[in-house]
Amino acid sequence: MNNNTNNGYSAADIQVLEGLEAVRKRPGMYIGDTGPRGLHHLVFEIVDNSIDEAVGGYCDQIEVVINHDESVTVSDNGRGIPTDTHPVMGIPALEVILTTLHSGGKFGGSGYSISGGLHGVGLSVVNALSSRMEVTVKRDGCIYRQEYEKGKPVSGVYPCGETEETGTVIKFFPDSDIFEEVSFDNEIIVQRLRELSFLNEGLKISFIDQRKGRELEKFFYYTDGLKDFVSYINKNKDVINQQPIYFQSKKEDVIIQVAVQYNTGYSENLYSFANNIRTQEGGTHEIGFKNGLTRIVNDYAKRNNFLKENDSKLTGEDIREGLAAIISVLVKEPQFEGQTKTKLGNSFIRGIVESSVYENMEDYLNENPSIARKIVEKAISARRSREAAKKARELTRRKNALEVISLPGKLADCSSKDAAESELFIVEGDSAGGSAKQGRDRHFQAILPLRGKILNVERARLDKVLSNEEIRSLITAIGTGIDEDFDIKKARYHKLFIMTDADVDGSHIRVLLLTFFYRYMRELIESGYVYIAQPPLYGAKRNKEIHYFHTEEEMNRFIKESGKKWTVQRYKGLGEMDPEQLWETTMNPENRKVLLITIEDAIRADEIFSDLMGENVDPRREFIQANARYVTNLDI
Ligand code: 0RA
Repeated sequence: MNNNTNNGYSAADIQVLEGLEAVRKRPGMYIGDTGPRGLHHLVFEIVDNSIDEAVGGYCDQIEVVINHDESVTVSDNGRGIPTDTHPVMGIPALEVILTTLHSGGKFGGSGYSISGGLHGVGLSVVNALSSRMEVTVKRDGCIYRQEYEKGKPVSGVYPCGETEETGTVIKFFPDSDIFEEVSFDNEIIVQRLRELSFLNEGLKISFIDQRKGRELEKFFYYTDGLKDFVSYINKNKDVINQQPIYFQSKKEDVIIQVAVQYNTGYSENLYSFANNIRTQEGGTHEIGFKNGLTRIVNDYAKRNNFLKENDSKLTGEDIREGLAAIISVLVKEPQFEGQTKTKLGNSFIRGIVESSVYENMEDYLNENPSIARKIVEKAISARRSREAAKKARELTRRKNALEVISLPGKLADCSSKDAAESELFIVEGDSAGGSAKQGRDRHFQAILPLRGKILNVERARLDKVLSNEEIRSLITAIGTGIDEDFDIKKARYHKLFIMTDADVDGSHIRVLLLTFFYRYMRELIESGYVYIAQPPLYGAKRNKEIHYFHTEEEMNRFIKESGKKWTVQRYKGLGEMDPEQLWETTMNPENRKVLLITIEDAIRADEIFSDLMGENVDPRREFIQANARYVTNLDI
């Protein structure tokens, strides 16, 4: 800290600087981490402030630009951050907002501002973590500007022109002293902007990436908001109600919006939001929605004789099979709870969402009897298959603590019993499986060969999936159980490598396995246990010397630099490598290259999986060609 008293700092200023110093010292406390997630958080933090203006009805346009130098500019046509002198602090309100922690929410706004959750840490946090920030405000006929470095003002708020417009423009340079790497992923930003535009119908959001080689322009403007959102989720699926069910209500100062569209598939896609924040961990609004829906569908089914007196009730899960739904609430003082602060806690919300869903769905079902019938019949058939699945699941489940499920015969297990060091290679085909068995380090590496294509899990119901031999071997080998029985603590390996050929069949099997993990063992992916093995695609040979490469460019560079003549090989299948080669290039932790599978966002993942697995063939083909984008590169 600077103790010099000649620089005009007051006690209040010093407190402010200490606050921002704390942010720079422990950035993780404010933005989660200083990796890619934290970096993107900066953009979303600023955008959220503009969104608050839009929610309040003061703004209908937001523009996000990644500039060529990895700085980002966010502009809106809201009221503009106030520039007049703050009565208590004696400095411009703009400066207070940009230098005081948690100052954002205290100022006016719509009252439904994004705060307290993942976002809402305030513009000052972004300022503190930026090597430079330039703020331009258009307000009261004037253009004002101020610049900052590492959170400290390096100019006053000065006027620099006249304008009739209003709005705020914030340009910031993430500080490379703070962030591991300052490199934005435009897909992550596009994804969130699309989501925000669905949630705020009528809001125009533009995105521009100006970086060389990554140029991209997107414009989002949905006039039907949440209805467009569920249609988007179902875009490659056969839907039951062509027109999404939509309703909106306001009770006790809570604005509730719901959109529902059923498809003929078997998965549930329910996404809830509170004050435009995705509530990944659910919460009271989601529980209210589920309760309301379960009650009304059961009541409707009884009243209309789809269910007899003595029939058991349809469960929530039965009723949500094939459901795509968005529930969005705006709450004045949201309480965010849970591990990632993405669970809405306000308990009064549950009841008001439940009654709103019950009443509105009741009207809809009564007015649309043919769709109502389809929804009820789908739930009844889901119940039937749930009962069959329960029987099938018994097969993969230990009945009591004494009974041991025997490991599949095809599994060549490792000798270590320490799951933390154990690895399972899931290998395409018996012949590559054989090489892998010979080449492995049997102390910690286990091999499970899979024959042919495993079942296409999206199209099949759980009972069918579980009767598949390959899937059963996989489940027993991994040891965690699946679905509601899943227990990560029982995992027999902490690393699972999918090892397939570098051809279309190989990609397909890889995606089938990922789909299975995503649907039935999601926590494996979330815990970072699932990887894709990366056998080399090229080899350059000269006498006894051989070098392996993953790309043609790498190999060409090597050959050029060596100045020698090499015999070049392209590997199409794992089968072309002998056990030693497979060990050296693909399995040996010292040399191997692997991809860690992450699920940044279930919406995106689900979209990809169902594009791929649904009836529609084209998106499947496209994905197989592009699926490397879904994973992030990691050398371990
Ligand atoms: C404080 C008070 C008011 C608006 C804002 C902040 C504001 C912040 C940001 C950040 C990005 N865009 C923004 N737009 C507005 C309300 C001002 C009033 O009452 O006129």
